[in-house]
Amino acid sequence: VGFSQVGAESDWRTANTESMKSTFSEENGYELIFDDAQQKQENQLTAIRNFIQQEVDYIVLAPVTETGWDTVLQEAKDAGIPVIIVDRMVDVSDDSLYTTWIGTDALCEGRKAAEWLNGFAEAKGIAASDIHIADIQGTIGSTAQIGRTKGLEEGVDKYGWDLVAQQTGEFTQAKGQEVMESMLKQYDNINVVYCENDNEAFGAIDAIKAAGYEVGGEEGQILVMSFDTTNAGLTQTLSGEITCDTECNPLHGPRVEEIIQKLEAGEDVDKQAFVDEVAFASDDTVTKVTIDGTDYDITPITQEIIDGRAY
Ligand code: GYE
Repeated sequence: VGFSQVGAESDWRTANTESMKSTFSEENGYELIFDDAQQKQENQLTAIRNFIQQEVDYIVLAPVTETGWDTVLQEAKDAGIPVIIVDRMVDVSDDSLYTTWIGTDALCEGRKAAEWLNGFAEAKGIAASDIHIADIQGTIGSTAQIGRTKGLEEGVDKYGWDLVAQQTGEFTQAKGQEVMESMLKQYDNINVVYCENDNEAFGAIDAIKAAGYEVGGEEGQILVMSFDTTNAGLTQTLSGEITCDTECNPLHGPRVEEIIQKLEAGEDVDKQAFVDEVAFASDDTVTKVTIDGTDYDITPITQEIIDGRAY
């Protein structure tokens, strides 16, 4: 199995890589060729071509952005190697270029977060026009960014919040901090920071504190929202520094193994499958959101919950 990983830029990615490596171990009878692309698509293209040359049985691709995959996936198809896409999606003209996709519903995540914000504001009696949001986006063009940004923008349209600034933090802590610093210099009214992953939130929180503001959901504080629910992210949620953290589950190793076992047995696999995901908040102000008629729980975080989680 050849696995092309986007990069090790976030805690989420570390958990994702660990899950793949522990599943596709020698003890389990696999040979895993792992490549870390350091967030560069050209490195992923090279890795896939190497996997083809090494005649792997399966290629697993966690694509950095959605576009630009047609040629290399055609090469894999011509070589007769099934490609399993994980986590983020690819946007290709012909979906026979990959075998199956399993990953996260980033738009649903974004919508949950936006509905939580609306519920929170209503419960606290904050007018929509008093909500001034900075959106620290993920890697532009990645499924996770596209869905999470869209979920927020829908909320902005629907509820009339003020979207003050929007800029990518590349899903990293360092960039999240840098972007937050410059936004706080430019605008003095930001009171909600919508970070598109936990590592950006860690950086943003540092920048907010360094600028002399307080982080949290109380009046006069800057409220930080995030995605991923990594162990460190939920720990910051428990401490109240992140007010709402929406899950993006990274444990794809066993799911990919199940797909490979089915393919080996000649069984059909679904073309696309979303992973079930939950959401947590630092308190119980909002414990449920509804999207398109479906209810989703927002669970107040506890240490017991954090201790019981696998990542
Ligand atoms: O949220 C982030 C990572 O693609 C869903 O990528 C993933 C995202 C995840 O670097 O932390």
